[in-house]
Amino acid sequence: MTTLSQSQCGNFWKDGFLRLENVATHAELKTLRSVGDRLLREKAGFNEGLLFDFYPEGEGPEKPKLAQLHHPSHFERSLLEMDLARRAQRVAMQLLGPKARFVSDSFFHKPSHTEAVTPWHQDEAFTDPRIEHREVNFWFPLQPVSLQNGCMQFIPGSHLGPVLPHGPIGGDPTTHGLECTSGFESKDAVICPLQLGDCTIHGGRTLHFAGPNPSDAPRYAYSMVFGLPRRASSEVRTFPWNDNRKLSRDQRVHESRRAQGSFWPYLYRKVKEFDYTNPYEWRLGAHRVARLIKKGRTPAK
Ligand SMILES: O=C(O)CCC(=O)C(=O)O
Repeated sequence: MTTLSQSQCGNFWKDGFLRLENVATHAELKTLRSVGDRLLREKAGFNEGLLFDFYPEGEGPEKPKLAQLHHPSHFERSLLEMDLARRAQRVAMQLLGPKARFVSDSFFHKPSHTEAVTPWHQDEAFTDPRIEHREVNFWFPLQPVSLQNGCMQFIPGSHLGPVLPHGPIGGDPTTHGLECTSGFESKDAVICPLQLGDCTIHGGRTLHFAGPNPSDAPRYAYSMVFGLPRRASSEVRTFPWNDNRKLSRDQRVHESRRAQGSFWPYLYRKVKEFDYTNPYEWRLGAHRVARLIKKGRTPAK
């Protein structure tokens, strides 16, 4: 797969998702698996808040119900040097236009014999409502997936509506994952089993879900997100479900940025990944710096 046909592009924009066959080679999947295994074994990103459980974490990173390692390419640069990333970017450019660029990647690991689902959600619900994110997400399972081990399911056409109401899973404010609470019928879901090498692509607003994994093996996946330069949202909207959350991940982000030795690599990445050509990013950056200065001047209570 290096290019989509016109009808595949049309289907993506009609349904909000697409299923593609034979995208990743066996060698690429083997590399993804061994990198994912190593990073998860080493608990890479835990202290920086990049490795977390979708569900309440309890005491630490042991035995997550659904672990997400965000930005594994921060720890293993070679992930983005694989031809797979280049091929996926070409497809993203077909869908979004020539300005589409890499945004982030993630490993998702659901252990064997778990009833935990990836709840119905729109990825956009996790974002800042003042910013418009125009993104596509490539999801590669690292073993065949079906209903038996938690393949992806999508609600066709859900990307054409608004961001629906969400809340933390089970109403628990310590839960990292969100679930969509109303505005859709799960009976409309399209179930997407995939063979090794296949992937799904979904838009940032497409409602999706992955079921439990009662099988004997963990269900693993690697995702890559590509997007257009960010800009101010033309809609006036709020995502109140992101307020007043009590996330252990946020605490770790905060502590690690203050810790000696972690701040400079963080700043280096920010400077390296900054989109210098986008005036909106400069405005966001200026607001952030102004906020930090103001905070520094306000005496602690
Ligand atoms: O792998 C999963 O269970 C969830 C993946 C997902 O929600 C995503 O890639 O947006």
